[in-house]
Amino acid sequence: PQSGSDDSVVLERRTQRVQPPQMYQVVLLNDDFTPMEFVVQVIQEFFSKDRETATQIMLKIHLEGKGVCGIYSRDVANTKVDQVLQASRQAGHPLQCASEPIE
Ligand code: NFA
Repeated sequence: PQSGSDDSVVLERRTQRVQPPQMYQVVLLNDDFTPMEFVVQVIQEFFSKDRETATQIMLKIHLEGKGVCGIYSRDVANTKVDQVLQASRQAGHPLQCASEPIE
């Protein structure tokens, strides 16, 4: 700790951060009810994909049960999950979305 000119104390980071921050993949899960078109629009809007890419991801989820829509830091990933779940419930769809640590 260092004494400032006033009564404040500054904690200095002495250890170097040698690892990059943990990253998280945001996945959408298949279900039998959410319309394909809604899933494509969600992937476009919240994960900044063009329509072609969004359609490919949607079909992968539909066929394989799950698909990665993007990779983000923890806070951004959690925000994406919240946004997708809110938009889906508001539209009356059961679409599920989750954040998973990678590596
Ligand atoms: N399986 C859904 C259907 O046939 C489409 C879907 C795709 C849902 C991807 C959720 C995720 N309408």
